[in-house]
Amino acid sequence: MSLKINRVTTHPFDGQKPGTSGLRKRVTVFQQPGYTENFVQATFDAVTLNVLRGKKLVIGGDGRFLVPEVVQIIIKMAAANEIGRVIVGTNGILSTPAVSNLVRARKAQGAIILTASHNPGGPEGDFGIKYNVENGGPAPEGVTNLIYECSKKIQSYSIADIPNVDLSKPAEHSFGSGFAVEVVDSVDEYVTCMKSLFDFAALRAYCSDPANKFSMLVDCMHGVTGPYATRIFVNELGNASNSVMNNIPLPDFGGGHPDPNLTYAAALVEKMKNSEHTFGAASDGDGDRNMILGKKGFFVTPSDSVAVIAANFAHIPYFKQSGLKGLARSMPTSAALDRVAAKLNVEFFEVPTGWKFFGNLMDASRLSICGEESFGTGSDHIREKDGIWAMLCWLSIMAATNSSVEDVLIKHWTTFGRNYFSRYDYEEVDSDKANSMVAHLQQFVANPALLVGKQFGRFTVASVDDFAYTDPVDHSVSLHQGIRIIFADGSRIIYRLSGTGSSGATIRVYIDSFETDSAKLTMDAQVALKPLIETALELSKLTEFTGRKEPTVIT
Ligand code: VG1
Ligand code: CO
Repeated sequence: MSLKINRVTTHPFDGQKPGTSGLRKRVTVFQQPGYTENFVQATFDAVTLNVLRGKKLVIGGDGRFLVPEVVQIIIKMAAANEIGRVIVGTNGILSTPAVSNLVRARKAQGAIILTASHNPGGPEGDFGIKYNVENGGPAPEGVTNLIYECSKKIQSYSIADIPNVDLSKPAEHSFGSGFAVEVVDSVDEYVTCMKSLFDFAALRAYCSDPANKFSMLVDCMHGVTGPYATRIFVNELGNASNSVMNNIPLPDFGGGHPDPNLTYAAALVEKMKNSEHTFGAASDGDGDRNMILGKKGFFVTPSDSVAVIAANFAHIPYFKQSGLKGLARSMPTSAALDRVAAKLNVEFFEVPTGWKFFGNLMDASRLSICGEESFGTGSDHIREKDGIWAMLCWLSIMAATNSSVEDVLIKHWTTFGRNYFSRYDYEEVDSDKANSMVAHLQQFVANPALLVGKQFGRFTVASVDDFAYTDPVDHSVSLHQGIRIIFADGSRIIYRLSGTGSSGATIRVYIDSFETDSAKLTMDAQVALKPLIETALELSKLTEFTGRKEPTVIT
């Protein structure tokens, strides 16, 4: 029996260009008739014929508003576009790392992830659609550019006339002769993966031994991580049931901003300050980001976190067995990881912002552990960053060395020196104003002599450029990835515009400064970086161009 397929006439919508991580817009934009269908069809047009026909596609969302409706639309469009099998999480829910893992575990040819990650949800919030390829990672720019081209030419989309599928429990549903929907438990396969990487018995023993005085608190921020964190940290590792907070995924994330940083996860920080918990962590809406805290809210920057995990790789069974192939970070991430790579004598890569740039290196067996300053940490076990994985790494290091978070970090700084790092975000700036500021900075790129050799306090400008990256594996080139002012001592100021915002422009200013003086290793980062931050604002004339005196978020 063949399915009844409807071909619906449509017209292109402007602006369906995927950004740093998929297409992100306001929910109301996706609710326009045909908008979502167009983008899904453009995605299938870009990849179906040679890749997905008759094959497997994973679909999962972070539980935000609109996910249930869009999952049903994609299932019907997948059927119409001759995809053989859709694998979908219960109620359409899968964390981003769980999707990446399912693609690999089930040898699927692609995935569609419904998330706007750390952006707020609910009817007034954001929605997003992202396509991942068969290695389980975000589609590379070649594919996302093709999706955009298809979205500009689209004239119709195809959708099968089948009823909504019951996603409330794991089951197999067949339609016609060649299409099936397999509903799988959202958490099971991911737990199996984590058990293959970490020593759960040792972690359970560490967490439950009263002599360690260990207690943890994980803030799931009402994002997708709740069921994963509960299963792993409570059920598997035996921590108290109140070790996880805000662990029920909500369509609007409880009205919050599910971004694990000191500003938006302030509730966790407060609870840590007022309790004796020895380990704190938070993750974002779709579960790929993480924040790590020690006792009394002691903050670990993501740039330090990835460096610590890399330096301690031998305490993590997966790396102990497979060895460390290489390390990588996104360009704005602090250079703490560079020093670990040098010491361990492994290959090191600096890539543009966005997880998609790590995939080729992992596929080529040249990269094991990588991270971004934006609270993303991960490894080649999958092809997305992975919040819970990062927490399990820290637990493994604490258990193996019997040390607190603070001790681990201070030992790291003492060994390697410390990179002070901070990022200033100016959200929803008028796009024209942001662009004028970038144009102003581009003058220095075009004519570095304007700055090179100039002295700003103790910093002397060594070079100015606009970061460009040539992928060492497929040799594709990505231009304009951020303006860098690099100083003689390796300190850096970086400016870039966000590619994940849904309205206006977000300016990001990144400051990275290296310190080896053992007397200055435990300063407050804002105090340590003050002169460089002032230089960054002065050189960019940020306040003059944008009218903004203060950043929206400091991390
Ligand atoms: C931001 C971060 C980047 C991260 C991306 C997706 O991008 O800076 O490091 O990979 O978000 O993260 P941008 O272009 O806004 O700076 V997530 O958790 O949204 O998948
Ligand atoms: Co995310």
